[in-house]
Amino acid sequence: MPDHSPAILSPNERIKGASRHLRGTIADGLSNAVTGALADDDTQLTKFHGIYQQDDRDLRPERRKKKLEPAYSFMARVRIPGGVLNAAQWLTLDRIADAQANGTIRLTTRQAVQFHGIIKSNLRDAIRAIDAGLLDTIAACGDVNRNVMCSADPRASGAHAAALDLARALSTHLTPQTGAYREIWLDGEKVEGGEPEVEPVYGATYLPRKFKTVVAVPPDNDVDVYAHDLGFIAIVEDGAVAGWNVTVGGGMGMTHGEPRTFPRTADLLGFCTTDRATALAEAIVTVQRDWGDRSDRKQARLKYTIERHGLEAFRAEVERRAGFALEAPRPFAFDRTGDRYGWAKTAGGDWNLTLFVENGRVADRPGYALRSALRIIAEKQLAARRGADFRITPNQSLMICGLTHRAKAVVEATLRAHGVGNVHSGLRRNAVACVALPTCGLALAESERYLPSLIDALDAVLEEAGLREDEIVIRMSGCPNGCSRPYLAEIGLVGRAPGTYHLYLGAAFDGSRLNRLYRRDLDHDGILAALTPLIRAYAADRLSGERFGDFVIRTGHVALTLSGRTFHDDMSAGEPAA
Ligand code: SRM
Ligand code: SF4
Repeated sequence: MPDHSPAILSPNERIKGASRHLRGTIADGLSNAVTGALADDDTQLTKFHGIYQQDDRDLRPERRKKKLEPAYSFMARVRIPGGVLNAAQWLTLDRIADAQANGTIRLTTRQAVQFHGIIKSNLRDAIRAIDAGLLDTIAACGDVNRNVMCSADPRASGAHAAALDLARALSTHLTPQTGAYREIWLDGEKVEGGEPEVEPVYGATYLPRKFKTVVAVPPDNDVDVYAHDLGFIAIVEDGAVAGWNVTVGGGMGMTHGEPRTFPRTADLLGFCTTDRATALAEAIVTVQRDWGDRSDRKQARLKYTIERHGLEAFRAEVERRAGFALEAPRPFAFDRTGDRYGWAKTAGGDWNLTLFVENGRVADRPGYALRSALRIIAEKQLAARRGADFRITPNQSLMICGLTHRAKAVVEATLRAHGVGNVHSGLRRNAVACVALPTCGLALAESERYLPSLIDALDAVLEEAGLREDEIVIRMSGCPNGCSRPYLAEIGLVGRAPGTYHLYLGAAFDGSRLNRLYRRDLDHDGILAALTPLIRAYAADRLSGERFGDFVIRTGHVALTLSGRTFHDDMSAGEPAA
């Protein structure tokens, strides 16, 4: 057995190891009224509880001038396996948005919900309210398996139901067993005796880095299976799920100017049946636990573990630990990563609505009262004792599922009365932006607050070219960490500095191929100047059915990128600047 223990551990390893199963001194810090912040080490540990310390970056300069500490607040991420909520849970989240957070609910790219702007003295109340709604935030962040995603529309076929069942089973199996969450946030009681002495699956220091799992149901690749550490792809044979193709080693994050970091599409590892899926996931997680790099967090994700050891060695070790061999992957085909907006009737006669939510921000704005509309819809469903549920899509949008014909009419009228339309251009329908400023501490540029206006401008160009309805995937991230999965977008924009972005082109529409750097350090006008001729050329010269991402490769604007290793190769736009 090779020695995989690194000579020098990263500081987070010490913090985890000394944390007494993620307790640290968080509880003491919460009662310290002198500062709005927590102790530094504790801010690493709260991530495992789904909580990030942040500060309002818009207010930083003014507060610095006044010699005040930053305007600290916390982001809490609610873990929602498969993104499925009932109407009562939606109403719980809606109340928390006002009572403890900044009045908005943020749907994330991983089917979770984030609250921003929770001040320290409100944090426990927020987590208690989440708990009262039968939800939690444990393991929504941190070096563990996080929220497990699954394709969003479970009523379309039995395969979707099986996918949701698997997502929930994986989520339960891989959730840390520490009693710290309940002790710190809920009961205040010490439950040390009530938790296992050693974390099953994770051990004392958890994983070297975050770990993300998804379940996909072809032809939808809405979960972006190739972007994740671990993926299960439903293989439907004779109308039923025969089992799952398993993918490993996807990931988006990289650092500008550090070519040893790169986005990577996952590899196909093999096929397994449903009864073996959880054991297989545990084996994969434990190999990463033991083989992942604990000295350098920038090399610690599973994608780098597989690059270092090779897929064959990784598979052999996984099979050894799981106690069975994987079968060869079976055929499947994806056709898209985006959502299918609008109404759809299910086989059972119910109605599902997929509602576009721009960048996942559920808020009330003048003339567009989305949050109020959704509250009214949830209240009516609850009062009528209907079983409709709310499902967050991996593209930050929302499904309302299981509506009767009458309820459909009520939902339509409610949305209309609140100014909420569902008709958008093909580009906007396929747009995703990460949060970025003002809350994200890592943002180099705007994203959520900027992409809508950039799309306004690009829509004008598309309209003129006769392409308004054409679906083109565009994603923006405020930094190279890639929370909107921009390297799998046909048009990817990644923040470099305020108002400045790298432009990436050429990913596949079905999410199976990375894009490549096309132009760097563009401002708003630069982005338009770079994209306008390409859009016009696409309108004039594309082949029948050719996607924009394929067109820019065929016409020689960017090279085909078949693996993460080559992502930074021969860039016409030049080496990424430091
Ligand atoms: Fe992310 C860190 C927001 C999905 C890659 N991400 C962050 C933090 C927590 C910033 C921080 O560490 O201080 C951001 C909080 C911003 C804020 O104010 O809310 C943040 N990430 C988000 C969300 C909310 C983006 C969104 O607009 O929806 C998504 C929450 C997902 C969830 O519910 O769990 C989100 N992040 C992703 C994804 C997409 C995905 O997983 O499908 C990725 C790329 C996939 C991947 O992990 O490789 C992603 N986030 C990162 C990274 C880079 C990780 C890496 O391997 O290098 C960081 C930074 C880090 O971990 O050091 C990061
Ligand atoms: Fe923040 Fe960067 Fe993620 Fe955007 S991509 S939310 S800026 S960490």
